[in-house]
Amino acid sequence: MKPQALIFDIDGTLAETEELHRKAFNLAFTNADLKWSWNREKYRELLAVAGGKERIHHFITEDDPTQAGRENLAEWIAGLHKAKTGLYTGLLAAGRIELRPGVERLIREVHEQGMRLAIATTTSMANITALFDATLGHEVLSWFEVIGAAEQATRKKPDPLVYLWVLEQLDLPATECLAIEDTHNGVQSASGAGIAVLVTQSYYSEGEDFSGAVAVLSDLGEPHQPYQVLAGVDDTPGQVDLQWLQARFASQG
Ligand code: XBP
Repeated sequence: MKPQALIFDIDGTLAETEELHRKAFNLAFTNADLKWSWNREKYRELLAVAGGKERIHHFITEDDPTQAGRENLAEWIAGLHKAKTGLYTGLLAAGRIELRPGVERLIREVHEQGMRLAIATTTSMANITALFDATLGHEVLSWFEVIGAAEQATRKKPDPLVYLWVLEQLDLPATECLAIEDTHNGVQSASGAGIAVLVTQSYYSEGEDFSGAVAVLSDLGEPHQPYQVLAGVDDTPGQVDLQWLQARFASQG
């Protein structure tokens, strides 16, 4: 059976956005007169917790428990996170974020060939829109028929909730969809919903456990910049296209 829909994760999969997220968190902390500063090592550790609000909450519990006694803690975190979202979208608009190799090529091919497109992420709709505005544009975002974001994922990845919601909206069984992810949490979330997952490892997910994924690649590859196989398939370096996905998908079914 041919896959009917391709579901993309956002952060780390479409582009290496986590460094901008980290910058935005740190700017929001400074603006709120907090002494917190997340360096790369700390952020790598904190990425185990998906979702910005959940990440801040986890950090308070582990590293600054005196803040946990604040009145209306959840509301305070939500305000801090809202400020971070404003800073993040501003950084995206002002800077030059590049899509990862093969992302634009594959999205365009999938759309042209009539396969359905969807998004399953734990970040917010505002951040998705800002990323597309800074890269592929609004028209390409409209090709994504279903967008599951933080607003739907009340339980964040690795929970399968966001993928289950996307499947329901697409009105497709998991066996007719494929997901592209970059993290352990993403693999757990998609495969927990019964969806076959391809991993393109990202800067922050290097070394994570991707068991359950169909394959782990360095990226989606371009004709002049082939992907490297990291696990799962016995391929020579190349590029992921629709034919590649259909062949892997068939071997899963
Ligand atoms: C990655 C995340 C996100 C971002 C921060 O999500 O965990 O939480 O790091 O985004 P995904 P917010 O891989 O599912 O795209 O601050 O907007 O939560």
